[in-house]
Formats: sequence, C-alpha cells, structure tokens
Amino acid sequence: MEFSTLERLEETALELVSPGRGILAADESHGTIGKRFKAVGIESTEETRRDYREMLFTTEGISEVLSGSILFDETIRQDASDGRPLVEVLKEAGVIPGIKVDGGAVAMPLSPDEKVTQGLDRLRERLQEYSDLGARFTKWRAVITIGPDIPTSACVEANAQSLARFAAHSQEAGLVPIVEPEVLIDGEHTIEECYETTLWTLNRTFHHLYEHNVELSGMLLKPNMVISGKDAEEQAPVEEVAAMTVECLLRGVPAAVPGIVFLSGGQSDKQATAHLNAMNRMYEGLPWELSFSYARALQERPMETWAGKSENVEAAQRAFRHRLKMNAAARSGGYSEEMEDESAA
Ligand code: 5MM
Repeated sequence: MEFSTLERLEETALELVSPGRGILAADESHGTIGKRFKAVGIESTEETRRDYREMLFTTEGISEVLSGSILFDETIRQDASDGRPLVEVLKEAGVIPGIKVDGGAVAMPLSPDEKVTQGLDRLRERLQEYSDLGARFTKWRAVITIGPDIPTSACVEANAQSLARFAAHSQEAGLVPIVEPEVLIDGEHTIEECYETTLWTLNRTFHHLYEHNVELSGMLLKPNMVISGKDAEEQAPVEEVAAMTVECLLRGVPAAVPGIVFLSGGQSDKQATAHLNAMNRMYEGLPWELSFSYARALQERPMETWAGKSENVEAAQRAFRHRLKMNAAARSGGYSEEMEDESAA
C-alpha cells in the first residue's frame, strides 16, 4: 500500500474515533428498517426511509457528537427534500459518510442455525462506486450465534476470512474498513461463554486480517460487548460487563488498531451508554479508543418520537441529540444516570 493511502486511512480512522464523538449506524437493510418501522407504526417506503434519515442527519449541532454515519445502499443515492444528496447533507454537517457493503447474513449451508455473510462478489467495483459517491469508510457485519454445539469452527473461520477479504478490498480502495464480528446476545448463555466465543472470534479475525495484509492502523473494529445472554437467568452487572469486555479485547485486539466502536446488539439505550461509560471510567491508558457505533441504542427513542409525522421532527431530533450527548459523555467516563433527566429537560 502506498504511504499516502495509508496516511489517509489512518487520518479518517482517527477522525471517526475523535474524543467526545461516535458513529451512527443507519445502515439498516430494507428488511430490518421495515421491521423497526412496523413496530412503531410507520410504513416503510422509499420516501419514509428518506424522510426519517434526513430527520436524523439534519439534527442541529450533530458534528460535535457525531463523527460518522454508516449508510445503506439506497440512502447513499438519495436526495434530501431540498434536493441536496443526503451524503452532502452529512458532509456539510461535518459528519463522515460511510457505507455498509456486505450483502447480509444468510443460513450457513449444512449448519442452518449459524450464519455466514455474503457480498464479496464484485466488491472491488462496488467499492469504487461508493468512493465516487462520497463514502470514506465501509462496514461488513458477520454474525456468530452461541447455542448447543455452535459456533462451529467452520462458521468462525468462514466469517473471519470474509471479514479479512472485505477489509483488504476496502483499504485497496482507500476506504477505512469497520470490521464487525458480532457475537449475538440471543440465548441463555453466561457472560463467561460470551467471553470465550468473543475471544475466539477476535483471534481468528485478526489472524486472517494479518494473512490478508490488512493495515491495522487503518481500520476500526466493531465488536459486541461481553455480556450475559438475553435469556440467561443471571444478568451480569454493569461493572462486570465492562471488565470482561475490556479484558477480552486486551487479549484479542492488537494495539495498532486505533479504535473500537461497539455495536449495541439489543441492549437498551441506557444500558449501552452505561456499559461504554464504565469501560472508559474504569480503564486508563488503553491502546485503542473505546467508542460507539450504535444503531438501535441511538435510534430507538427518536424513531418512536418521529412516528412518520413531520410535526414530530423537532421532538425526535431533540431525543436523538440527547442520546448522542449521553454517549459522547460516556466516551470519557463522564456519564451519569442523573444526566439523563437534566439533558432531556
Ligand atoms: C442497523 O443494523 C445494521 C444492519 O443490519 P442488517 O443488515 O441486518 O439490516 C447493523 O449492521 C448494525 O450496524 C450493527 O448491528 C449495530 O446495530 P445495533 O442495533 O446492534 O447497535
């Protein structure tokens, strides 16, 4: 890789994890956004999806707390209601546009309870197009499920290798890859089981990243937190989640990676903030920045408040700004439950 390309990748990666800011994952595919909209009574059409994302992107003052936003293929081609491309709206607001480039996780052949992510075909051409459309970073999500006899080694390897191939393609195109191996919260597993599976997945992912010559200083990692399964009888408290997560990352993520941007993975919005806050409060001098790249934990309240009605835009933007501010505070361990009421008021 040319030195100037690497320098540009490193600069973008560092900007995405700059202090007090984080990333909005707004890259829901049609199926996912349809499900989320339906739950709050919004019909999913090209226009409602555009209006909703425009509402988020035009929230005043977001660049103070938002460094980047991950878009879906449809959104990167859409114009705002005033005719400006949504990508320009983000850029003018001081937010870096990124793009999800995976083709979704599908059932693994002969092991249907596990998933493999597709989308490597024609990736080189697609990345060129996304770069021309204004994207500066990319994202690929792999899904690992904990259950009886799973994950299998075949599943972990296949996903880790695809993540590495994606990351290599992305850097070749001058785009910062966000590598997202998500160990799902679904299930009755203990926090210890989540720790083991997460560490295994991270180790194999970084093994393949190395084999594919990916420059670690020009990428970001988007992992799950180490947490009890959603249906586990015993739920680990905040400090334990924070400690187990950081200890796992210290053993699985090389120091050359500039930042770790967590997914929220089905945690409540306040839980996701509290966990990130505890990690940043409890640990000093970590080799990487600890930040967020949440979808649900940032959007839950604004989406519900908006409900597809233009008269709700201001209130929804207030809810969005509030959640961003809480997570921005968590970047330095300065968040507290009391701030929820103060800021909301
Ligand atoms: C918004 O959800 C993203 C896309 O998922 P689909 O391809 O299934 O529609 C997803 O990649 C997202 O970026 C991460 O999972 C983080 O989202 P959460 O809600 O876990 O913070």
